[in-house]
Amino acid sequence: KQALYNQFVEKKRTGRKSFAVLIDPDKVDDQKIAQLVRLATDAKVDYFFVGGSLVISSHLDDCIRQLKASCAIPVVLFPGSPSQVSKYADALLYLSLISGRNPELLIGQHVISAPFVKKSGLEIMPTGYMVVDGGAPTTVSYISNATPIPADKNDIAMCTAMAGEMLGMKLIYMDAGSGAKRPIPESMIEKVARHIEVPLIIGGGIIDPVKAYLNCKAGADVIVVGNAIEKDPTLIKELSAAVHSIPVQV
Ligand code: 1GP
Repeated sequence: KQALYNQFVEKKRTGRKSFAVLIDPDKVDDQKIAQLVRLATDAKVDYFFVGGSLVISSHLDDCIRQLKASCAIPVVLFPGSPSQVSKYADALLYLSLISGRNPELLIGQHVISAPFVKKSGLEIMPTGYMVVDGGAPTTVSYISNATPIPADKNDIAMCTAMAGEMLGMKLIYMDAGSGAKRPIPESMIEKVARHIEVPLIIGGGIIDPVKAYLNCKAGADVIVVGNAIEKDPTLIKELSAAVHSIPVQV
């Protein structure tokens, strides 16, 4: 069961960029979800990512069921903890925090939740998760108890991503953290993209369509935006258009 991952790979092969809207289930009610679905469908958003570092409610299942019932956009779990697994989603980013040296987030929590995750029947996408310094501590940098990669250390980012890929990670996700003051610089994205073959997901602090476009130009395959859309959902249209404006290779 690798349907969604194969789609990621096929899109990368043809240079088709994707736009993902990140939803924190704790921050949306039914009405808000309905609005996001409307805007995202109109804007041809490629994926919903659902999760967050601090999801505390049991609203996760309901949120995903509503998304699945009201549109055809695939739902990918982006879990901040092993409790954020829902069988109603299409796939799970199985994150290992390879930029950090906290064994719990590299492998410990995976061991504890392995039978539960397997039983979910979800498509599992092993993901090398790299947190990059976003200019000020973000929730993920604090909660992970791990030092983010300094934003000007492109070589560290490159070597980390290469190691992740060689260890078998099928995706690399570089994240400046939700609401980051400074999103990941294009030079770092470019350096990492040139040295890996698996799809590259970029998120954290992206608020402007031009930055989303430049990230894609630099080699990002998937752009994720959460915070900016929470504040102004109508941004979905411009952000999605910017990501999709990159010409496809034939
Ligand atoms: C955070 O990459 C995501 O984990 C998205 O970040 O909320 O800043 O868009 P924002």
